[in-house]
Amino acid sequence: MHKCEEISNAIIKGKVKDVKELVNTAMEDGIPPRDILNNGMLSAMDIIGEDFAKGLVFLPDMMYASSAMKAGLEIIKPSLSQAGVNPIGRAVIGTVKGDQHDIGKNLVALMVESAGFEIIDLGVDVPAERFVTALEENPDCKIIGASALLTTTMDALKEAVAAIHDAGYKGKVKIMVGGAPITQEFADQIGADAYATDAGSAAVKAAELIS
Ligand code: B12
Repeated sequence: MHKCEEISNAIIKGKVKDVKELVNTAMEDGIPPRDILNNGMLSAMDIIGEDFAKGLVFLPDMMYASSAMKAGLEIIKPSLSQAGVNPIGRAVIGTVKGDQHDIGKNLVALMVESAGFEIIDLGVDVPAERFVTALEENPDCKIIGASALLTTTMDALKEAVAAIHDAGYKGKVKIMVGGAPITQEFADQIGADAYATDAGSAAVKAAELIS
């Protein structure tokens, strides 16, 4: 069995220790960290997500899988990130109110950091007003990234964008949105400045937004 497939299977089963060992060996074997991420880790999240939707696995299974995924990510993180010493700007990022999903948001933070930004991570379940206070606390912030993974929290994303605009930051700070249920159309509809499908393109977009 290919190493990435083994990693994927271990994540699906929520086997933290096995994932750590397999990821370390894969790195030693010279498998590029991006392949480990895309072919081992992210595919595992897709599979467990589909199984959950079909009722084949339950919430605790998704929780174990996400812990295993996070353990593996910690190992490849330093190789994915090439954060510079002189940031090109500051970016605030968070997952919107009512939403606990942070794996994708963390990956976006990592990649945007690699693109040269200093990241202020507000975590998960972030109320709209908290995005605004973060901007007040960081007047030099150039970008806000907001993540929503549930169809039920898409409204919270809309509220966050509206709150930032209402507080007078429209045009002054670029708002980038993303997450599995988000589309370019939805991003346009709620007045966000940018949308990206994945962490890599989010980093490219972030750099473009301030150029
Ligand atoms: C892991 C997981 C969980 C974990 C989260 C742990 C954690 N710390 O994140 C736990 C177990 C807690 C969980 C809980 C729930 N989950 Co869940 N979960 C998942 C799962 C399997 C993987 C998510 C993930 O991490 N994917 C991997 C990352 C890397 O991908 P990503 O998040 O999409 O991020 C990428 C892009 O979207 C984008 N992106 C993300 N954020 C941003 C932000 C910006 C600014 C930009 C530009 C881009 C961007 O870039 C990222 C990197 O490339 C998904 C299934 C799936 N395939 O997505 C279900 C899924 C999202 N969950 C789902 C559900 C229903 C739930 C629960 C409601 C279940 C329940 N009955 O309680 C709860 C909700 C809890 C809450 N209030 O948030 C559904 C959502 C259905 C829907 N359409 O609304 C899914 C799709 C599963 C399914 N098929 O049914 N979940």
